[in-house]
Amino acid sequence: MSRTALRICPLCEATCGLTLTIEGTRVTGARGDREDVFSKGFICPKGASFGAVDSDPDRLRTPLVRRDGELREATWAEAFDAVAAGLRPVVEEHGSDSVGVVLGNPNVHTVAGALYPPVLLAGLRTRSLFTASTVDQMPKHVSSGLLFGDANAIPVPDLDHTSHLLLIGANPLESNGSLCTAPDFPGRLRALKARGGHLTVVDPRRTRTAKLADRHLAIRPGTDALLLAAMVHTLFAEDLADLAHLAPHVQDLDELRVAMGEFTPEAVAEACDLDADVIRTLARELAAAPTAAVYARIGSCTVAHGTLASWLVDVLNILTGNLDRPGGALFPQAATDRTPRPAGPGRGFALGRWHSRVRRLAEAKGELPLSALAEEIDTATGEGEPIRALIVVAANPVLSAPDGNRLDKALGSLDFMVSVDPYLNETSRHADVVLPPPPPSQSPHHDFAFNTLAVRNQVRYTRPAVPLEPGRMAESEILARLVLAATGMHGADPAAVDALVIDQTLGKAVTEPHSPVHGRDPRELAGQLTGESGPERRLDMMLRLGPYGDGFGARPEGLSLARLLAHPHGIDLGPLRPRLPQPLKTRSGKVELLPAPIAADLPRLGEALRERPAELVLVGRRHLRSNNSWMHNVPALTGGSNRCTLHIHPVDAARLGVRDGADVRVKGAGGEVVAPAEVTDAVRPGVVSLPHGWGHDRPGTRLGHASTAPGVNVNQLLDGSLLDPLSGNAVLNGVPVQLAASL
Ligand SMILES: Nc1nc2c(c(=O)[nH]1)N[C@H]1C(S)=C(S)[C@@H](COP(=O)(O)OP(=O)(O)OC[C@H]3O[C@@H](n4cnc5c(=O)[nH]c(N)nc54)[C@H](O)[C@@H]3O)O[C@H]1N2
Ligand SMILES: Nc1nc2c(c(=O)[nH]1)N[C@H]1C(S)=C(S)[C@@H](COP(=O)(O)OP(=O)(O)OC[C@H]3O[C@@H](n4cnc5c(=O)[nH]c(N)nc54)[C@H](O)[C@@H]3O)O[C@H]1N2
Ligand code: SF4
Ligand SMILES: [Mo]
Repeated sequence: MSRTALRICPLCEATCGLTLTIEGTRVTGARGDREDVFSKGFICPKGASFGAVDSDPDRLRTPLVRRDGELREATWAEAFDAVAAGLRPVVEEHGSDSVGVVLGNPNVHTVAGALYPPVLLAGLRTRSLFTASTVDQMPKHVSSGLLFGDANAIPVPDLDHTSHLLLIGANPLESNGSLCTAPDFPGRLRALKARGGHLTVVDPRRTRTAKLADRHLAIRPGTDALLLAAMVHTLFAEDLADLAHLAPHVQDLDELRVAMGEFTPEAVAEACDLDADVIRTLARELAAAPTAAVYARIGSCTVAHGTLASWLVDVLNILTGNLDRPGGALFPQAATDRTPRPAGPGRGFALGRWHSRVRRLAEAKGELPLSALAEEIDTATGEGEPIRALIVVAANPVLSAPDGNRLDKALGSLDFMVSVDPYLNETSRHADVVLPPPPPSQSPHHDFAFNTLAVRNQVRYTRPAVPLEPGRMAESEILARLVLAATGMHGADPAAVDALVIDQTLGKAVTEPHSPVHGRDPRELAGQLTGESGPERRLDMMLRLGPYGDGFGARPEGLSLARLLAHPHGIDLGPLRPRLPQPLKTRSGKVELLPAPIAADLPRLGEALRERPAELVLVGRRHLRSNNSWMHNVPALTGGSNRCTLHIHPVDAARLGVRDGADVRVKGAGGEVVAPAEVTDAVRPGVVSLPHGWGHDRPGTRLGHASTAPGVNVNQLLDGSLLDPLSGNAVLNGVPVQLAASL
């Protein structure tokens, strides 16, 4: 007997609603939920393989605890005893900064990952926080922090209504979109073209997205900030800048004009390898389009001028009057956002409030660069204590961060490490305790993060499709118990963690004059919360306090968990709407167009005009059936064209004597790897491409399928020294490499 259940897909940022077929307790099929208010039936090959991802036999079923050097199966009680015994002495003897926390990408795809890491960090009070953000989108957080005063205020292109999209360093036809949650991104781009809209793609590779475009510009990697600066220059030079409705909310326009002075199209053309007239045309088109949006992702962030490029994207949207208007780029408003406070000056955004110990790298958004994790463990300096213990939640930095070999060694030298991870992989193999979360079918789902980045305001929640199998623990309970074990409260009831958050949140809300619960009794409000678990009660609280909430009765027609559960396919909250000036939290209360840290970084961009480009540089790529480092163990998602090969242009291949299919040795500052060449003119000359997340050949892992075709770790080519200085983001694209045909 089979049944069906709804489950939002956690496998990428598109958040598609799926209808799962379930036989017994096993997911045997997945199709798109046609009634889903947002995804309307869309599904991709990864979502269609939900069952295979969910039931991978290599997923761990019980905790592992290291005894006599070996990881052995253990009970949950033994595992948490070991966590408390491993972490507390380190905190007590060496201080909280000597305990590092590493948070990986899947935390933004789970309910537990949204709700508990903040409590862990607040309780542990460590400054040694590292996340996947500094190998990804930290430049965007920093530019938003500086421009808008809020690192999480990220404008999203109004895909469904724009008439002109300039898409830079993103390949949503394979990635399904990022910092722009849009189920069926490909269909939405086709719809843009069908309604007469225009699409330009800037990418050194002729990607599937580029093939769909009206114009593809194969820019030289790492030079987008120059291109964008020259577009800004053109808008000023040709008097095309028109802030329109934004004028009252923006400051520093004249200062910006002066700061852009040297970045003429002619000045940047050679560095970018683009025609100066084409650059002018891009700027003119953007200004002339009835509505337009500039949108940029990985290829513009994980580069040496990542923050400047991210900033210039929004500057262009502002100067063309496209920020905060339908068809342009808008700030979404999610159902679990905090109650919007009245517009007005805020606290602003500060960078570098503390620094890393070894290289003195600045913190950004409370985080240190993931590129510095290895040295913060393996290097003693005069100042402060090295990291001696590590809490890793849903992260595989041995593959995802620069110089995996060094990090691999550093992890082996820790006094104690705990990983919350379903796999024994390249990183978790070093843990003393591995705490495996249940598979997605046994977990609830709500997109706390991605609804704040979605092209349409909507809200959806799915309960676990299958009950927890015996011996399993919900990830929320795992993380709550981890919080207790790490903060000296080992053994307390994990429900206390949720109760504490609820008390604090409601206690604060009742004091805020703009809150719908101002002046009420927090205990009475807490008593009204519904839900079967701590996380559900917290979701209920956030929904009810939020911008669409019922305000605990103040707005009876508003949202609550009960209301959401009555709409299993979700509730549509309408298209993105203008919100300025409310989201601004700068000290001036305005959009600060030329923030001081940005102005101070511009001379470095000027120097890039005079740098000689490297002969050969490396860029990454994603395959539709991949997901960073952790899906190579699913046979249905590997093989075919999803292989770890080095793409190289025929001209370079001929020059360097590289034959299609033959092994080639790639050398970078951090080491070398050998991968088979795939000669293709889809990459521009002077550029080679390797995907990331491969290199599954280390001993002591349990990745049966992945280890049969391990691939190589592209990040071994990096030594971790190349960073975007403002954000601390690793430079992963546009990295100089050398090739030699391998013997
Ligand atoms: N060269 C290069 N390097 C890159 C990139 C690139 O483009 N080029 N991309 C970067 C980007 S954008 C990112 S986001 C990072 C990702 O870097 P990471 O976050 O370190 O890596 P992931 O491969 O996403 O792996 C996350 C871990 O989470 C585990 N996991 C999966 N599901 C769950 C779950 O439900 N709960 C828990 N607790 N764990 C789970 C997986 O087993 C895996 O160990 O990699 C970055 N690295
Ligand atoms: N199938 C699949 N989907 C995924 C993931 C995955 O691993 N596989 N990972 C998820 C994650 S964590 C993220 S962050 C998103 C990322 O989503 P996207 O940002 O769309 O990521 P990519 O597909 O890597 O596209 C980046 C593009 O930038 C180009 N590029 C490289 N260097 C430069 C440059 O200097 N300038 C310009 N203009 N372009 C450049 C590359 O050629 C590549 O085509 O994808 C998510 N979705
Ligand atoms: S596009 Fe992303 S969210 Fe949608 S089915 Fe595919 S992997 Fe899942
Ligand atoms: Mo990412």
